[in-house]
Amino acid sequence: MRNTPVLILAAVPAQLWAQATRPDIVYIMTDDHTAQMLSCYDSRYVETPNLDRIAARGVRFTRSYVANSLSGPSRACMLTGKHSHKNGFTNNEHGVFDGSQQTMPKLLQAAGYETAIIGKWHLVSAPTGFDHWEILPAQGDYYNPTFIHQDGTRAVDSGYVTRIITDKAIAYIGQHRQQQPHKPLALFIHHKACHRAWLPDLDDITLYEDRTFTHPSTFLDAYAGRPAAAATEMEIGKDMDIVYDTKMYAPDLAPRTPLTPNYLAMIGRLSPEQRARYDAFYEPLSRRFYARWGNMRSFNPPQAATAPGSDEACLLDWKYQRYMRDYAKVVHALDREVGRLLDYLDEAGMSENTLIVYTSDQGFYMGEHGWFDKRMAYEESLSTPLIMSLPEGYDRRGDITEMVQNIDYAPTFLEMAGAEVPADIQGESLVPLLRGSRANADERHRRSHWRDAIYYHYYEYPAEHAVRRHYAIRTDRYKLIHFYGHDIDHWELYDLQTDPHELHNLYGQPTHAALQADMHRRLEALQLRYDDPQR
Ligand code: SGN
Ligand code: CA
Repeated sequence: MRNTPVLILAAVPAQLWAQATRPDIVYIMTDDHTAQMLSCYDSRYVETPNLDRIAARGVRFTRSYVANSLSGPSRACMLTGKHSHKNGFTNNEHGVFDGSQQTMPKLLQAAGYETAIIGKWHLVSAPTGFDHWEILPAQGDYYNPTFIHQDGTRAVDSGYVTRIITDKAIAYIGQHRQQQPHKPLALFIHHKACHRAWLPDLDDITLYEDRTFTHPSTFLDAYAGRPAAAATEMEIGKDMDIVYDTKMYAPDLAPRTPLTPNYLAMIGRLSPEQRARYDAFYEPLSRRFYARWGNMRSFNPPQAATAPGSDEACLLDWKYQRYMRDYAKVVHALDREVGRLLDYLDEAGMSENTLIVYTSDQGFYMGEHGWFDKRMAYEESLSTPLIMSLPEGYDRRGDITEMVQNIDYAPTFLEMAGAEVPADIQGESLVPLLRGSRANADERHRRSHWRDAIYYHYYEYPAEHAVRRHYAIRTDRYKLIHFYGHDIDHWELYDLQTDPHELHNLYGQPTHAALQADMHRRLEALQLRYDDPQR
């Protein structure tokens, strides 16, 4: 309540009222945390009671998408409110974020907010627009991670990265409340979890081991009619590294795979005591694995070649189970740590007037189409979880079904802060969707004229996982995708209502010619509207 001046609220216009109350903003973004592994979205695989609290007391977006399903680009879209071709950071491999451009944190600062970011940054250049920052170098590490501090120094913190980031966030909020109790805060907490290679907190290492996960229905997808999907390198069978990803390592037994040095570097960060706890779990598992599977010619069976009941099929399932269990452990720590942060905000009396956002930099495949990783414009990786606990004045609750995108966060935070939203921001403020019965005429109008399509563009090729460049439009029911580049020129069209798993490419079918032409028109209109030169 500290920001609420004595005003007769009913008599104050909404814009002024927003300025007067100035909510704090706590934005929690994880890495690769997909909705399938968040129980408020999907109860098949894991339990996330703390994360679910955010949705239970606020809202859950059921159609939430990214503009470019990759870390750095997604972060750049979030910070600028603009698509990749406008913010300039199109891909992780060659991108350097131009920190001199307009960003939402800078605009929040100008509006009187204290801004801070703690955790994964992944934009190469040093953060700008933040009063305080402490970031992981590049992808960062799970164990005893190094942080880069604002003065340029680097220091290692002992322990597990998800706990450390939470500790730092809580300490920072506490310090801010002491030093600048009247200044609203916008804190960006960017977790490393649950990025590859899904290394668990040592306290959680034995969790989920008794769980057998059911394969998703598209697990053995053969990619008929989808050459770009067939050409990717993100199959659990074919492309997951037995040492690096599934952690089957014992010095005398394991083969030296391409990613073994990277694995040894990751676990080489553990102290001798930590390493003993790690090895106590993974070493016996590895010994059992090589005793059972050591005579296989390859630990990378392509899913297309696995006959039911064959050794290859069993090994493929074994890899899937390891993947799911390790990922679930990492999510468990995230859930616990976010719960700790929520408790802190409750105890500090901050929950009432804080916008708490929980999202991820993109979705992820948990065996759908046989995959891990993301990048593709198909639903699992185009989507990202988005749940919010809302500050005073925003009385919408439950599910929000309008299509929203990560370019919308910047204008949302700015409008909530009572700041002007610059005309060149391409996202839409979500404020009208969050107002509920408090919406004024303008907000009701914006809500009823909400966008009817979102635009997507992925650029990182040639690169790891071999996902071709593509752009796409998704409407309420249909999706049109164009994979393009020197080695591909291929269109896909889906009816998400009759084919939610995107298995039947309708492009070029005479029966869908009218739909195809209409989707082309809508795609071109969207590319013009967003001024994307690649069309
Ligand atoms: C790393 C991973 C990839 C992942 C990219 C991008 N390989 O390169 O599997 O797709 O990050 O992820 S690893 O061998 O280093 O684990 S992103 O979320 O940061 O964009
Ligand atoms: Ca990511």
